[in-house]
Amino acid sequence: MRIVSITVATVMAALLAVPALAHGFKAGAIEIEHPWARATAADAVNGGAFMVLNNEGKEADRLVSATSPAAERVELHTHIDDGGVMRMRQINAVDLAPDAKIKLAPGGLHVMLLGLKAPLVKGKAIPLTLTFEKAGAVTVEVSVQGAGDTKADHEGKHHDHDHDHDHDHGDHDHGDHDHKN
Ligand SMILES: [Cu+2]
Repeated sequence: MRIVSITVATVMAALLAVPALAHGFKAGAIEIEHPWARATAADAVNGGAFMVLNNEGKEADRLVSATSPAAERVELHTHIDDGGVMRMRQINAVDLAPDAKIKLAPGGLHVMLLGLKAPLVKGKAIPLTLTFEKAGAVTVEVSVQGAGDTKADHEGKHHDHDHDHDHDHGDHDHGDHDHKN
């Protein structure tokens, strides 16, 4: 009987963790539709989260910041075409005019999860708190989807990406100390 109870509890917890058939959230007049992220490789340090932001209000608002317990730091990013090379750039805010429906998607605007504490696993969800200038803060559940074959290059784009976090853990114990002296 105890085993059965534990199993039921586990299933319940799993169901509660991912609420969503209608996977949408609201902060004041702002609707956040279907927040999702891509599954990341075991050694990935960064990930991206995407969603549609829908301003149902009569006033302009802005997404000004985001945080998540799943990442050391969260930034708002866009992609720019820099002489034919798409590069990511941090932006201060995502502007949401009245009636605007702004899509955050791979290759465009996105929420950047920097310094992932654990890989993003397909089928799981992570909390993400979005702060809007007027609508305030709301925590949404970001569903982790497949890495995606064409879009798996999102992580690759970080190679051209001039953030100061280090992508190169693997290199640091190469030549600079020699135990064989
Ligand atoms: Cu980015």
